[in-house]
Amino acid sequence: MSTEQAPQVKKPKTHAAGPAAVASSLNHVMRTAGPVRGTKALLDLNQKNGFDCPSCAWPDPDDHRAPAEFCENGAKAIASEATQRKVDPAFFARYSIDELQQESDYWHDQQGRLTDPMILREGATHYEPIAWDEAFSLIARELNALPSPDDAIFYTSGRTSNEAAFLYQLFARAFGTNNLPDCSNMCHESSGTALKQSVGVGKGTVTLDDIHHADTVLCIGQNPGTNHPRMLSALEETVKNGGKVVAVNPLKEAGLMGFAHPQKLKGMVDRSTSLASQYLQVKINGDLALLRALGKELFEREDKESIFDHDFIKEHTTGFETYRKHCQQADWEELVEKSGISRSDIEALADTVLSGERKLITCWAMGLTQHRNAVATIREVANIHLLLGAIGRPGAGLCPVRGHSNVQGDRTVGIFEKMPKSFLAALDKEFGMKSPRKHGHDVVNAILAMDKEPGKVFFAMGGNFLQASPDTDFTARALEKCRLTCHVATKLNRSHLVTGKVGLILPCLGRSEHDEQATGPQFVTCENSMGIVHQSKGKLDPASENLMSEPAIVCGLAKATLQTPIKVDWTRLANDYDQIRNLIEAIIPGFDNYNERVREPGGFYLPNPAKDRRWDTDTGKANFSDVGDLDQFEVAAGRLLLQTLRSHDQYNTTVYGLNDRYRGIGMGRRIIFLNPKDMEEREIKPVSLVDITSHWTGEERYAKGFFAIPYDIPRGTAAAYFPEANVLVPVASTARESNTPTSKAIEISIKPSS
Ligand SMILES: Nc1nc2c(c(=O)[nH]1)N[C@H]1C(S)=C(S)[C@@H](COP(=O)(O)OP(=O)(O)OC[C@H]3O[C@@H](n4cnc5c(=O)[nH]c(N)nc54)[C@H](O)[C@@H]3O)O[C@H]1N2
Ligand SMILES: Nc1nc2c(c(=O)[nH]1)N[C@H]1C(S)=C(S)[C@@H](COP(=O)(O)OP(=O)(O)OC[C@H]3O[C@@H](n4cnc5c(=O)[nH]c(N)nc54)[C@H](O)[C@@H]3O)O[C@H]1N2
Ligand SMILES: [Mo]
Repeated sequence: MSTEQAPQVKKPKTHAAGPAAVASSLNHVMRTAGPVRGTKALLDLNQKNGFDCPSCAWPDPDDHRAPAEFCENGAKAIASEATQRKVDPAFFARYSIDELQQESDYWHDQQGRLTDPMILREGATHYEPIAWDEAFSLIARELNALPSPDDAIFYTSGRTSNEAAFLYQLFARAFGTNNLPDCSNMCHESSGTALKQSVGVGKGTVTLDDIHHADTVLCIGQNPGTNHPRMLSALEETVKNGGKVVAVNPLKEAGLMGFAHPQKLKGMVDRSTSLASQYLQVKINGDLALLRALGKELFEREDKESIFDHDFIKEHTTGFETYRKHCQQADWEELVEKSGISRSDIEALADTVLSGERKLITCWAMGLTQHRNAVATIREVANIHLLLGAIGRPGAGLCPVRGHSNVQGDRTVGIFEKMPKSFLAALDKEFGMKSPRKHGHDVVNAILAMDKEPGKVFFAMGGNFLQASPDTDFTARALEKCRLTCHVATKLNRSHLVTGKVGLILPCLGRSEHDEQATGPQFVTCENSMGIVHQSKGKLDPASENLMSEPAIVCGLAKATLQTPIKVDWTRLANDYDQIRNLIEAIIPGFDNYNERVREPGGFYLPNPAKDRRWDTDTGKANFSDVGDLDQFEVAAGRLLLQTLRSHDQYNTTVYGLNDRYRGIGMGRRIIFLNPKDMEEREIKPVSLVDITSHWTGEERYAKGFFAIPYDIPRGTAAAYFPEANVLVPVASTARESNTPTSKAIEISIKPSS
């Protein structure tokens, strides 16, 4: 049972940002980084000659940058990275692994920056220091002792720069494996899979300017007030220009209802702009039903007067008739029941979508991607856009809002377990190598493989694999079966404490820090959610003299490991990142004159065929998709459907604080939001402790001691924070086609704590 104090519960907020956001960001930065280091970091954040915010992937304005181009949560990310506290060899000598395991994720982050490479030897109770060279030789020995290169797994989290990621995948493939799982497998994989089939490119098609000038922005399954706060300025602009924002979310998120711009006078005095003109409190996983209902409504209107973009449909698409049939055959009653949205609200939604010049943009994030039918739902989003020709013209298009600041770039430069053959062939030609063609493991398959075949090497370029993955206890056991686990990281996290026979931590420079190599100061590059590649140059003094940059770590590793050399001078690449960019330019289309163009203020856009109405699909057209039945996740009678989400004080598994200000929660993370009627029915009192059981094909998983919070959430559904609730997510419960863990749909039962 939990020994935690009960959280403080207040009324949820009705708008985001405002003066409290300013106070909160300054407070975090000054407390941890100190006034000098903190102010320097904030002044450089997202400036054209500064560094890219390591928090989310939302783009910066093309034309003008405010003197303070950051948000409250970007500031928290900086505070966490620029902290003056250190997790050094003395720290590891003081605490045993057992003791560190007892501490919370919040405590881990509070301890400060990793300063030296550390090793946990077989059977040891404490990490001890190891020299960089020794660490590289050890990893090389372990990798080369594996029966097959496919027994190595190379994970990437999405903060890794283009330069480091490109070298990392090159190293993995030269070593002989495509086992390159990444955080994207748990994140926007469903978007990539769906969009590639529908419009030929697995990325969004809009710019910031498009958002500003859209008639309608649909915001589905996303909480921008917390996770993409600078998006609120863009939505404010949409509304100011006469456009409408519609929110689709089971929870009433403050950031979607209203926004007080913290950098404008009006916002400083907390006068907010209303954002969503319509708020559709959809049932969890009811989005496909809602989109189908919208499609049906549009077809019924089309029967009365022409509303579709027929020229576009004729010239650019296939599959219209099948989609029409699907919509026509759908049953209104079922659609309303499954979505939880009334017919009149669907009619009002259609009115909005058809307003103005039908410049429609749909934005979405994890509320859509982490479901069993996620790929189908996102293809259905594309179907609506194709009816209206709402893609590839100003003010209209598709906008999956990415998470990690360079998750999109990592994929572009080759972090993917199944890169296309053309990419592999280009590598082979350039580097005189034979890269493997067999597809590698994604995250879920990597966990299953580590469990089934003990003795693997797991290497992570950033991230917190254990806490981010589903089924925490199962994943922990799988990691423990490895012969070596190794993490390149900036901060201590739980993945460092659940190791293979031997565990290694390799500490690296953060985004905000000065990166000096043999040829002088270096910068790295990132690609944001809208396909803009730009540079990021840190200025702060590194947290320790014994840190290496990520590109230099990969070069060290490759030099120590590769027995069949390829045509690469790893030392030269580590000394001068321009040379890495020249290689990226040689391999990947769209990076012409990379070094020159990325030095221009603001960077450059990568080509995006769908934006120009060119369709790189199997049919050469944009495809209306036949996504079949609704395939909605249903739970057994008496059970609830649980989604896991982020609080306002966390970055994925990094917990900055214990509050969730907009949802009215203070000092608590082991909580579960429930509908008051569902609580009454189970005789659960407000803020009392409950035990949760998840159910999956006859298996049960348990999470005990969560505080029950009555909340405005649809009947039969619940919400709890990630990563505390990950123990409940079954590893085998994944989205069709994208294999993404279904973190937003877990069947649970609850009862008062025993
Ligand atoms: N400060 C901060 N910024 C971040 C992150 C962070 O942790 N902290 N994480 C980064 C990363 S990696 C990512 S991927 C993004 C994540 O950004 P989001 O996707 O906004 O993150 P979640 O908290 O998972 O929120 C999901 C939202 O979807 C809603 N939702 C859940 N189920 C459903 C459903 O079935 N239908 C609909 N329509 N909505 C649903 C939830 O109520 C919630 O509002 O943010 C990035 N930015
Ligand atoms: N239940 C549930 N599970 C989820 C989700 C969910 O919504 N619900 N969301 C999923 C999503 S969208 C994602 S993206 C994943 C996130 O999965 P990950 O990307 O694996 O996790 P993070 O928490 O972002 O990783 C944080 C760690 O990265 C390290 N780090 C920070 N900056 C740097 C750097 O510059 N370099 C290096 N090398 N290391 C650095 C720090 O040590 C820190 O502890 O989690 C997924 N898991
Ligand atoms: Mo993500």
